[in-house]
Amino acid sequence: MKMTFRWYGENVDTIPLRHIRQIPGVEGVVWALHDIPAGECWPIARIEEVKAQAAKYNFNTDVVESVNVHEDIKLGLPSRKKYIENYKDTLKNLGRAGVKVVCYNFMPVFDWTRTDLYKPQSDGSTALFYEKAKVDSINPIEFLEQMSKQEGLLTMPGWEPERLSKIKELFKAYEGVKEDELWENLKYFLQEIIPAAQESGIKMAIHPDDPPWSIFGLPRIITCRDNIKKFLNLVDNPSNGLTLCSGSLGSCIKNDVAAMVREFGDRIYFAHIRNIRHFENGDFTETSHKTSDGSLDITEIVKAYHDIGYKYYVRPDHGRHIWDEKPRPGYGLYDRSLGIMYIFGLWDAFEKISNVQKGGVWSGTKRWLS
Ligand code: CS2
Ligand code: MN
Repeated sequence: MKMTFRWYGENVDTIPLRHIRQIPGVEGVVWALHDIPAGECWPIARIEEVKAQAAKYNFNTDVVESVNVHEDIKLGLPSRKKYIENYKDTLKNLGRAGVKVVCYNFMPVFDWTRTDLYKPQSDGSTALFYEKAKVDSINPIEFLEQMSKQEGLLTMPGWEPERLSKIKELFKAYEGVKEDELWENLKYFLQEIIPAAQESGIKMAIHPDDPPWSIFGLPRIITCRDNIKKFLNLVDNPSNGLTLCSGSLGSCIKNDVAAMVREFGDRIYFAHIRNIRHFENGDFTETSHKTSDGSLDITEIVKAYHDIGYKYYVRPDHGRHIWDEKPRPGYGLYDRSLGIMYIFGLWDAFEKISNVQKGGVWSGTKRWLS
């Protein structure tokens, strides 16, 4: 696996590249041009700029998260044609700059949804939290008004002000759009962009819906094993792949993330690893990555990646806010770094065990390193 770390860009992220450089084992930053609205083409000069900034610290820029999909594409409106052409041009430019994986999602209107960005935890930290009854009972406009009062919301990816200002119109446009239609629109989009991605040497990696069920009456389709299988068959091409996000899929108690890693491993190009804890009433909270802190068996998930010989990109996903850090919600330096070390700890142990099983020795050889 290749370890990466999400970074929002120079003077935008609270974390400088020189700090990320000090996290052991990180090979690349996961980046995006967050200021470019969905539907517009990313200029090559801007792409090269980020690449040069990262290269100064010896980071690759192989993974982009996300090139967002314009709502007209998800809605299947005639105007989708021009937005799809722009998307293809963006892929061409990214391919020219050596980008290997592009993450995106196909969630109508909202990206990831939580009710609390800084929910106090028993250890004194804060974390992202989802209160099911609240989302089930509130209307989306009211929800948004409440959320925008929470500091940091508008800095969250997927919650860009330009998107949210159109919220009422968007809800109107989605009235009557059911899952079948969203599948059709996704298929149309894939048929258009997957050949372009392939030509540019890019693997597209869809991010699952978060949470993986319908909210506010909007359809959501990248939610479970059967739908992921259906998705991969819509366009059965190696460039049509997955970002397997353990926390997003894992927030539905029926999903077995490790089993999905084993089943879909050869089409997973980007792994998001994080833990969450379920409550009986359907609420969930984000936790540290450690298996015993949450409901997901992160040990088993990392083992599944190790067992399949996973070679692609990994990143720790959201973390708690700890040690008085004031980061973007979910994207602090400290807890995500702990997450990386946990993942590496598990990975190295599985590596050692499998080497011994193949006849290697337990004790490490001492070497002089230059
Ligand atoms: C989130 C998302 O879980 C996550 O990784 O931070 O915002 C994610 O970046 C998008 O859904 C991917 O398009
Ligand atoms: Mn994720």
